[in-house]
Amino acid sequence: MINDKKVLFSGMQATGNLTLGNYLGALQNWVKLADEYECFYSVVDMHSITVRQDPATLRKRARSLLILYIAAGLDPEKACIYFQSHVSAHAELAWILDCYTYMGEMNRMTQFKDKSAKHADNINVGLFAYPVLMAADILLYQTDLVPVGIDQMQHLEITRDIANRFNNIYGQTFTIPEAYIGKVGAKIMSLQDPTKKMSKSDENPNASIYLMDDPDTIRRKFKRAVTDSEGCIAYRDEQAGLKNLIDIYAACTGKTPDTIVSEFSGLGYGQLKEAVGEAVVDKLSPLQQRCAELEKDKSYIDGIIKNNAEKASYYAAKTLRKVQRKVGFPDRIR
Ligand code: ATP
Ligand code: LTN
Repeated sequence: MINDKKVLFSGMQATGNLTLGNYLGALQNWVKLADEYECFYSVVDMHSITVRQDPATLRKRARSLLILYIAAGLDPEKACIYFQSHVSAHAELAWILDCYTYMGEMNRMTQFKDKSAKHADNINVGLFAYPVLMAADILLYQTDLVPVGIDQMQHLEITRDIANRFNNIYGQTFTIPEAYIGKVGAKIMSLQDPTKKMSKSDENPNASIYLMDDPDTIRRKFKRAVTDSEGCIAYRDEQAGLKNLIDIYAACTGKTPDTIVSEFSGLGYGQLKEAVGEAVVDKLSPLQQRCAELEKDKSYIDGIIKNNAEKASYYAAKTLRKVQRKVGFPDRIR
């Protein structure tokens, strides 16, 4: 607990262009939970270098992602929005936890298998140990709740296993975190193949709505979205493309799928696509505008970056010192 509130931690990587899936599936939930919890939202740039990055691009994207967190509605004076690489305790705890994690456990991680297939020329130790760094992120802040998409559940499980193992050997050290999967927008699907999730690494740009797409591009992509030949508006698994459009509309407007189906009953797919396009434009335009304004306010953003790195370091150091003492590192002389 911090300030009598439970602690929430989550993070995103600054790799690739963020999609509507990242926004509706993750960021929007973060904003909803922000008042109830003491929140740490990290731009996990140390995770990003498990895949080769262009330094200038990574630096720029990491800053834009931090700005996006703020533009999406997170108050950086309340929620601790910071760069993972500015808090060295993440790397230090990750090293210690590496020594309490087994090769066999890591070998089972599906994201590692997927990513090593995709980057066969660079299967590095960091990519293998990625989930341990993620465990360190979470455990450093004595986190209670971790909002993530379904794809991160396996990493959450291993985090809990590592924490329990450590607590069993050394006594109560870490809070055991729970995952939080949102109901709305938990899995936004590709606009071109509604059986696949919308992903920032999709090669077809028409499959994803990028958060920085302009209004005409957004309208055009929805117009071209793959549906079916049934011709009637319904919310069911058999009409996956339509279901996805309704889910997106629901997540953007707060309406329920049932209300949306009756609103459009008797109308054509074209009209629904148009309405979804407009709802997404209405959602993203103000977001884009706020990002552009914040990008210009260099001293304000720099202040946030500095203060929050200090705040995160303060809480992280408390846990790290405790862990260092438990494993037997000599006390510091002051
Ligand atoms: P990639 O597809 O390139 O692996 P990604 O788009 O899945 O990347 P991540 O950085 O792995 O992006 O995910 C950031 C957050 O967004 C995670 O919590 C993830 O669960 C969520 N997320 C990603 N894609 C979707 C989607 N299509 N629908 C809902 N949530 C999503
Ligand atoms: N692996 C996550 C990003 C991530 C994260 C975290 C999420 C890194 N550390 C800690 C929650 C908590 C991803 O790829 N989405």
